[in-house]
Amino acid sequence: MITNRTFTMIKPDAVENGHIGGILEKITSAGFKIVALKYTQLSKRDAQKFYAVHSERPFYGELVEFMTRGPIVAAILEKENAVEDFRVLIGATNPAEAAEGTIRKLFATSIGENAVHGSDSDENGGLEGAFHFSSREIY
Ligand code: 3AN
Repeated sequence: MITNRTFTMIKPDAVENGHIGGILEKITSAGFKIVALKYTQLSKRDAQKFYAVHSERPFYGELVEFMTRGPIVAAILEKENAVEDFRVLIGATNPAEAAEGTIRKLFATSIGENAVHGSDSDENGGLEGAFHFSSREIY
């Protein structure tokens, strides 16, 4: 398994608010190389599958609704220690608790609409990247 990669999505709120360019700039400035990139919209089935681990949580329905309401940008990012470093770059799940300068502090509005996704482990990063990209789309 490739362990120097992580998977991200720029979520519908950040796309709606015009932050695609700003977020990609933060990502590349932090030393991540974009090895796959796609502008797309999740179907309800895609979102339910992607967030299946949260299916018992009270916010699951809201999360699926939110993630399908408009386009997203999906990307696979490469850097040494990618998963951990990217979690630091995006900041806490709740933007109110996110550190200064983090992507969520800069671009997110609430815990539910928090601008970006970042994989929480190498294993999930691999699975999530494969969910969105075929091997031909990864460079
Ligand atoms: P993270 O995205 O920081 O890994 P997770 O995996 O706990 O956070 O949650 C996945 C997604 O579910 C979050 N990005 C957020 O959009 C949503 N979420 C998490 N907690 C809440 C909550 N308390 N209320 C509404 N949505 C939530």
